[in-house]
Amino acid sequence: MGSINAKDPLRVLEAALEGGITCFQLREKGSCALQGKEKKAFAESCQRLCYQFDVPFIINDDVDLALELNADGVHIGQDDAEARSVRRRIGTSKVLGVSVHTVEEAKKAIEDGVDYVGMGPVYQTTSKEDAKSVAGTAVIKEVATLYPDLPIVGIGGITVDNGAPVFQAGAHGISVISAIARVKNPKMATEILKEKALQWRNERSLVQ
Ligand code: TZP
Ligand code: MG
Repeated sequence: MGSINAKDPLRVLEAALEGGITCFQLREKGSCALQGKEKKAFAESCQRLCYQFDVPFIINDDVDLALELNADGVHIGQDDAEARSVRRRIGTSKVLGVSVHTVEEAKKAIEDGVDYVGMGPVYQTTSKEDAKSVAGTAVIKEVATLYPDLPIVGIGGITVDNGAPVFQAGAHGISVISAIARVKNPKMATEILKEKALQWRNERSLVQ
């Protein structure tokens, strides 16, 4: 949530937790990103809030900080440390997620022992400066068909209006920034999105 300046990010996180998010990933990115002690203090505040709601706290691309804070997990991209070595460092009690964009990357992620993969950007996004080109849902479908046991989280431009195809393609969950953090009422937005996501997921299991 590093690029969200409009509101106090901790208040947005609290509202999202009250609204029912089931996992939180700290992405401290971009030119204004906190560093060092400030980043650690902010991460600790996020972690404390997550624990109050019994929601897993995952750190993006900072294995040292995740270990120092005993976070619940780490998420890495293809340009970050190798998943296999991150798994070795964090052990098996922490969650490891990797962003993948192809079947080959998904295969490698499974071999490296990840717990889930993030796939996207499904739709256009303004939240990630170095986002790859829009992928739609076709690759999610391919990966979900080949690896039905691999948990897939769709990401990128997902809203209450366009999430259904992500689940229909085989994703198990969705991950959002704007749909919660760039709206007037993040708690209500989370509640509505969560209700929809549960409905989309149920519909998906009915057609399988
Ligand atoms: N990876 C691919 S798109 C994205 C990340 C981290 C950003 C998603 O943010 P938004 O605002 O939900 O499009
Ligand atoms: Mg990264």
